[in-house]
Amino acid sequence: MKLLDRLIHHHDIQAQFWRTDFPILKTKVHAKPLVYLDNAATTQKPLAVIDAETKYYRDYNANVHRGIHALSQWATDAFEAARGKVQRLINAASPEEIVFVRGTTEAINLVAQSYGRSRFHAGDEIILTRMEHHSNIVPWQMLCQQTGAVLRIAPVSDSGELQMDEFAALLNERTRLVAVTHVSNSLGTINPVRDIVERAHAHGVPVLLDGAQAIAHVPVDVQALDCDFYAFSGHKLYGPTGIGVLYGKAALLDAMPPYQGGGDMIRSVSIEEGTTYNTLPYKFEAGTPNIAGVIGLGAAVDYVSSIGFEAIAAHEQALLHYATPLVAAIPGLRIIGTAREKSGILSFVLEGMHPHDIGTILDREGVAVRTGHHCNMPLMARFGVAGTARASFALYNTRQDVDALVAAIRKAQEVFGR
Ligand code: C6P
Repeated sequence: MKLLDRLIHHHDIQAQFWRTDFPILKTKVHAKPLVYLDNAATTQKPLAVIDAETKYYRDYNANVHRGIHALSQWATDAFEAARGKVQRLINAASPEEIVFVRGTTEAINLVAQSYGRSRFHAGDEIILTRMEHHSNIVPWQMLCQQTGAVLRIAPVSDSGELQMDEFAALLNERTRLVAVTHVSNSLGTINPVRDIVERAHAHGVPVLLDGAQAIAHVPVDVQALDCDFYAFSGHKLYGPTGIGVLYGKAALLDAMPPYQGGGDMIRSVSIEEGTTYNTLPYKFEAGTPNIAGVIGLGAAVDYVSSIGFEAIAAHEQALLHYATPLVAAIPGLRIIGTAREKSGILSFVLEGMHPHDIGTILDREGVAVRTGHHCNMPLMARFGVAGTARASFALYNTRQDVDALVAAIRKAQEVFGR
C-alpha cells in the first residue's frame, strides 16, 4: 500500500467509529446512502448534543439568572458551565469575555454597532479582505453609511491567498479596525491571522477574526492569536443553530455601549434616573437567551474536545490530500482556491455546467454539496465566476464519501454530455 493509501485507510477506520455518534448519517436520500459534504454550511449533530438539548427541556427547563427555584438554578448552572467550556475551548482569559449571541452574523453586527458606531467617524477606515463572507461585509457597509467611515479591501491572489504586502500597505493612521476571516468558506484558505494581528497592532489597530469556518477545524487560542474579537457559530461546530459566540477582550467589551436593551443586561432601571448596565458578559445578553442552544453548544465543545483538534485536523487534511488530485483530474474541472494553507474545502467549477445543475445531479446520487456564491459575491466576481460547487469535510467524512463525490461529478458530466 502506498503511504497516502495507508494514511487514508487509517483515518477511515477512525471516521467510521466517529460516524456512529451521528444518527443522521444513516439516512438515505433518493434511495442512496447520504454523503454529507455540506459541512461548511452546517455540520451534523452528535447524539451527545441532541441529548443535552432534550434533557434540558425534559428535566430542568426554566429561565436562567432569574429564579430562586431549583429548576432555574440547575438551568443557570448548566448555562454558565457551557460558558466555561467555550472559554477553555478558545483559551479566553475569563468567562466574562464570552458573549452568547445567535451566531457569527450577530457577533459581527454587535461589534459594528456597539464598538464601531460609538467610535468611528467620517474618513475612518476599516480593512476587510476580498474573501469575506457577506456577514463580514454588510454590517461594516451599514456602519459606513451611519458614520461616514470607509472600507478598504485587501486583495486575494489567483490561488486564493491573502496578499499580505497589499494588506499591510492599507494600514495607516486612519485605520480603526481590521476584520478578517480566519478560514475562507469558499476557498478553504487558512489566513495567517497571527501575522495579521501583529501587523495591525503595530499600528494600534484592533482586529476582529471571523472564526465561522475555523472553529471546528483548527485549534483556536485567542490569547496566543492576541485578536481583539473572535466570532463563531455553534452550528458549524457540531452544535445547535441559533447560538454563537462573540469573544472580546474584557477591556474592550467593558468600554463598549450595550448592543440591545432589555432584561438581564441591566443593573437598575429607573424612569426618572435612567438605567445602569449589568457587568460583562450580561451587558450584551439582553432578553431570555437560547438556553437549550447554549447547553447544546457546551455538549458540542465537550464532544470535539474529547476527540481533540489534532486528530480532527489530521483527518480532514488527509481527506483533502486524497480528494484534491482526484477531483482536479476530472476533465473540464477547475478548483477555485489552491492556497498552500487550506482547510477541508473543495470549491470547483465545471466547464459548460451551471453549479446548480451540478448540485442537483449530485443530490440525486445522495451527495450533498452547496452550490452558488456561498455569500461571497465579491470573491466570486474576483474569480470571474457566478458561483461554484463546494464540498466541505468534517470529522465523519471518509474516503468512500470522496469516491462517491468523484463518481457523482463524472455522472453529472455524462448527463450533460461533457
Ligand atoms: N457560511 C456557508 O455555507 P452564520 O450564518 O451567522 O452562522 O455564519 C455566517 C458566516 C460568517 N462567516 C463565514 C466565514 C461563514 O462561512 C459564515 C456562514 C455558511 O458558507 C452559510 S452562508
